[in-house]
Amino acid sequence: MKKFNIAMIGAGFMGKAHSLSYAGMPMFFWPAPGIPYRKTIVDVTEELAKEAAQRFGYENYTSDWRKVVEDPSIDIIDIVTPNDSHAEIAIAAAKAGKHIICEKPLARNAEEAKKMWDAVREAGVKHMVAFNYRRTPAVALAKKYIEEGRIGKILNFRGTYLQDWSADPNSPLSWRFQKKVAGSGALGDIGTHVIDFARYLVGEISEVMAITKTWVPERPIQTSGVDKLGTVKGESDAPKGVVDVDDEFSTLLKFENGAIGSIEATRNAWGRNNFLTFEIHGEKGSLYFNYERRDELQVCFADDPSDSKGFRTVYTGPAHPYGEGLWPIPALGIGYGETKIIEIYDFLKSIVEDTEVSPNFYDGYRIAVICDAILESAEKGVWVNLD
Ligand code: SOE
Repeated sequence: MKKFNIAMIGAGFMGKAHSLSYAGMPMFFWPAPGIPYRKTIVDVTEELAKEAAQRFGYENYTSDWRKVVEDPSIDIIDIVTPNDSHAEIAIAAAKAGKHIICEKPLARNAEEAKKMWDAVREAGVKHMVAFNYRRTPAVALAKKYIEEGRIGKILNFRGTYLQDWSADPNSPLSWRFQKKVAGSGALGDIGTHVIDFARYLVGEISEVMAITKTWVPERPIQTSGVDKLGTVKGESDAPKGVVDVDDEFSTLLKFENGAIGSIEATRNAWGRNNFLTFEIHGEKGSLYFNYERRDELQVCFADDPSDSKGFRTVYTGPAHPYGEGLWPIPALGIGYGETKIIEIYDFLKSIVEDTEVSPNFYDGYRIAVICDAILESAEKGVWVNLD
């Protein structure tokens, strides 16, 4: 069985999630496509990198990502840093012939994402962008039903991603509120997950008409570099810095196949935590998913008997996508960790079998094009065509 040496660049929330997936994948999926070996982890200082190596189980550590990109023993570079460093690291890694998995959004804008897509294509390496939510079994089940024609031609996609971790104006000015680092706000951070759902389940988006809003124009400057996602508040009298990204956006959609729809995302919706949803209406039925109840897919089929027609719940388990590797009874519980384990399983499989995995850097680039169009539409107040 092939062994893959992994270098993880970044050791925050996503470093934890991806490290867990390398450790857990062969425990779930056996025979595994390959055995990931946690070789080197990179963080901003040697002390932090050393601590991360102990905690997440890596053999080596360093504060210099260039060293791991140049290391001939490394097979896969895993990029889990803030958005402004994705392009530089990914392009260097592609030139060094490494396979790459990169956290979302792929880049700060389409221009940057295009350079990354060009680099991996030229290098002939495998590449993936980590939109893990589409690997929730209930979401993959929705895809299967759609492909089987169970809900017929799709008419409408309605997606949301609502959170409240930055609704408090004293949630500090982390990198996620700075355009030069993040590219955009709720749009790139969470809206892109819904755009990924829309493209995966319905098809390519052709036009958008959007509005954006920044509700909290200034936030307390963060004292440490670590992003705590609003769990540690700034003092209300602390010096403030400018938020130059969107807190919320909403967009109408037209799809190339004639379907229509909408997406909205905000990090200022008190009471909503990871309210990532879609409802899809087809000519022969409807599907509804909410990540806060991620073992469940709500389905309604038009040909159900009329005395029992209505939404009912399918609890995902062994009979459903990825069921062979996950837990043996429906509703035992799928979590964030499992979606990341499935993601790594599919990525290693694509390397071993030499197939294209999705979403890849092309998808990341297309999503960046859509994000740029949403911002342009909001600014000009017009429909923007994505040709
Ligand atoms: C913060 O909004 C965040 O951590 C996103 O960056 C992730 O992509 C999402 O999965 C959870 O929330």
